[in-house]
Amino acid sequence: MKKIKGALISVYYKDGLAEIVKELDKQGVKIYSTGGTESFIRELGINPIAVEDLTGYPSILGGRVKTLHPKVFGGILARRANPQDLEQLAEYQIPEIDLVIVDLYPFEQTVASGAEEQSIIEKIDIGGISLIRAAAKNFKDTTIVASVEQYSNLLEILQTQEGATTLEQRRWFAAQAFNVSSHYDTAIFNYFNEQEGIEVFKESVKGAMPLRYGENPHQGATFYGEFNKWFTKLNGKEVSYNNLLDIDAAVNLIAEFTEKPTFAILKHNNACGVAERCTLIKAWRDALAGDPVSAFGGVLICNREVDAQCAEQVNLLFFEVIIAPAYSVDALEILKSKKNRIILQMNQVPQRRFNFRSLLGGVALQERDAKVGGLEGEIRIATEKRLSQEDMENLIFANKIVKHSKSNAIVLAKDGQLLGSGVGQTSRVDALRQAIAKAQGFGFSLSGAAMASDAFFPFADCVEIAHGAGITTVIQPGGSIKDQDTVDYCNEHDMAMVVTGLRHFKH
Ligand code: 93A
Repeated sequence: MKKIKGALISVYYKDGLAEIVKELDKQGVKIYSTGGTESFIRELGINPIAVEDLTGYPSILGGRVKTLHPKVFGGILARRANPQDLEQLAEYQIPEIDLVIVDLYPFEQTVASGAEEQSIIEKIDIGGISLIRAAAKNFKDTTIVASVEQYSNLLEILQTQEGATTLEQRRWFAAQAFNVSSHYDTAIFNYFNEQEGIEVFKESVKGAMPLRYGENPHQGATFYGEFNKWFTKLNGKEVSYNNLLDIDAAVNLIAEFTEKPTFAILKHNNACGVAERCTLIKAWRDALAGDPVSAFGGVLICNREVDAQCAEQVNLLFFEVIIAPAYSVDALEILKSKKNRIILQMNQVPQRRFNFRSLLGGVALQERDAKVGGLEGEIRIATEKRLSQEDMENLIFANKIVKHSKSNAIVLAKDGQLLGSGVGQTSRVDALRQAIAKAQGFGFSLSGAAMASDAFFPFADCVEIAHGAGITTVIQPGGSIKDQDTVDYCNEHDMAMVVTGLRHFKH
């Protein structure tokens, strides 16, 4: 038990404080307080010591610096069991402060009120948050009450323990205080993040490009953005709303593949063929082989200049849009043979830090999924089987594709080629069944193939089915309470599993 002798009170909202102050006064506690709080206490007929009188400094910079002073923080942070600390308190005439009560500037409420930026910034509490951290850090000697929610706890302790607190109680108060401070800082972080998002949103809606119609001919539509900054259109009809959706999905997907020549074919925003090879023409051939049926009428994208030889092969397919960083003169001539075909040269990857989506009459903002599981974050090989370099490459390749596939998604791949995928399914098992059926339907053997899942497996059923199809390696984020069942099954059936900790939902 430790008797409270000195208390510092600095609260924004004074509600609920009177009873505590009266109790402290009754117990003979010396009270220090800041401007507004001091006046409030004085009105109760109690005489607190103004912080200015303790520090010998007035509150300056319009209140920005009130309590930030060694005479305040020394009294809070001094380790009472440390003779040197106590000597220094005596030397500098610093009083011990063993209770701190703070109610921070109402940052969140000010943001919610729609106030101007400058008023919001002024509501970022500096002194108060420092008092909280200091007192909570020194919980061995100091009690911190950082929220009105704990006033009743404090009052009860003061009344029943004669103004003393136990170590256990002080530690509990410290935990509550760090909850307050972390919540407070998160709110500030979110505010800055959102501000940036709103700026990016304004930037994104620059320029309007009328579209012939929306998803269907009876829906009017316009694209707001800078299409012509990102792309140069070299041929073809007007870009449609649905084309834009596919183009967006295509550029995000291809951005993951930079090292080797890569071709991807997309339908309805999902990849139905992807291959990375030593030459672009080979990448085209193997991307098309992934699902030659779906490829019809698709959107094509690659990451290297298209030459004439490659263009001749590509030209054999009926497709809507092709996107490449460049085309040789001859290649362009070949591809231009169909006048409606949209040929785009991508000047820059059109990506920003935030994504926006219209919903419920508003706009939802989120940070772009800029990570790839297996490449970033904490990768863990959950199973016993050894993974070769090649296995790992297969898994990462598959995971890059699954990241850009609609959830629930399963991608099967091997040797830098997409073999089959199941996308947009309401159950993961269905996604896997679809992926297997597609791969096998186009003549692929899945023996030794890699399986990527955009989210965890709730049960071991997916790895069981995968094993039945010959799949030997798996990559998934993990996080299911039944992860161990899946791991156990893999270990019993000579399968390897990489857990990435990074979910890649795409809804
Ligand atoms: O502007 S501050 O960040 N600078 C300080 O040094 C400081 N010390 C306490 N804000 C500061 N406070 C905050 O003042 C407290 O967190 C509390 O919200 C408020 C109480 O001021 P008053 O007692 O004058 O009403």
